[in-house]
Amino acid sequence: MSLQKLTDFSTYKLSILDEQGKVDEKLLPKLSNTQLVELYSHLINLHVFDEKALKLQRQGRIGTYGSCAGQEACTVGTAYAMEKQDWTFPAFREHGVFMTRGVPMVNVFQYWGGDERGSKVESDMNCFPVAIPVGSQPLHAVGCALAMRYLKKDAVAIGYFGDGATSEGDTLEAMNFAGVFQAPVVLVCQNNQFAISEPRSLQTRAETIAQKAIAFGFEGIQVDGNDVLAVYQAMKQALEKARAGKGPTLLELYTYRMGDHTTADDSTRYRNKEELETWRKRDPIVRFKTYLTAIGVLTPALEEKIMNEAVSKVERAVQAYETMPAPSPSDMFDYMYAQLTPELAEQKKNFLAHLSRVNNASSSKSGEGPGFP
Ligand SMILES: Cc1ncc(C[n+]2csc(CCOP(=O)(O)OP(=O)(O)O)c2C)c(N)n1
Repeated sequence: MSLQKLTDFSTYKLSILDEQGKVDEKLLPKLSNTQLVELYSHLINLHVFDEKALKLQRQGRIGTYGSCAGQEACTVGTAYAMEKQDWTFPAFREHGVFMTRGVPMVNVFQYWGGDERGSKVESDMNCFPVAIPVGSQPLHAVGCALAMRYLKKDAVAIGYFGDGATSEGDTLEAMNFAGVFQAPVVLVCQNNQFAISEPRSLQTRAETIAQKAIAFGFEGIQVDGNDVLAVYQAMKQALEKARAGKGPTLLELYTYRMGDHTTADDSTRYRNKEELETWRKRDPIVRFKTYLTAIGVLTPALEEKIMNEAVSKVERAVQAYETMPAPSPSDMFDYMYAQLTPELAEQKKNFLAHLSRVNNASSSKSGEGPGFP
């Protein structure tokens, strides 16, 4: 009889850039000054986009919107590490993944404006559309990763989800599949401490989300999600590992949702100001800016130029979104599946027949031409 320790179940946390903007030189990723500036510009673009989207929602110019304030480094840092051929499966807070990968900003506004055409991107962009069902993205990513290996493609699939999604069976099944089949996948959990009003402490008793990967036989690592350099570096290594056939990684990006869950939420009802203020001091953009300024890469003039460019980029995208010809109501059926399921085909037929009845009735009543209800 004996009691033996079977294996070492330790998990690690990676952070490179601290809250004062100081770095651990040994851990720094290899990025040129041009790349550092590019990374910073992506963060600023996203930040300006996010602020504008919140205002547009309040003015009734887009629909319900989920802000990514405070989490900018998570999406920009991971997307910046990818190769063009990699596939992304975003949830609903990954605006930064789309834009950093080159999806036009106007598409992102369109999506949040309820225009399905926004989900259609160039076919070589390998970006799946927003998927609202919590925990669905890891399954899609693992399936895609296995398909890529079967097709002998040099592509990694990346699935995004939140801390809330780790309580979903789908996420755990996806992790099991990823481990068993050593899928070339990176599972990116943005642990922003909340699933709507549910705090992380009620989501799981586990000390970290990263450690959940151990149960499925692969590596999980916690990363300071407000440190864009750590996020980039962890993602780069996870992608290289997957590409080399060495299996999946779970990245837990430890961050904080600075805004409400969406514009339909009021987070003052379930969290306190002190917590918010603590996290405000950890702002990922301010931290990176302090570092770039200290090493002489960012000057006030360059900073102003980046900000002005971001503002005009966002304004141009809003203008393009708002001056676009109206979508067809049947678009809601046409931007998800290449081929409609029989149920959806039937719904579409009934919907179009209904529209035509309504339009005929209104045009014979008013004497005006057809219009949509
Ligand atoms: C399967 C499913 N259940 C419930 C919802 C409603 N819902 C939308 S977002 C959300 C919370 C998600 O929290 P988390 O996964 O932590 O992501 P976060 O919103 O924090 O980015 C819930 C419950 C949904 N969209 N899908």
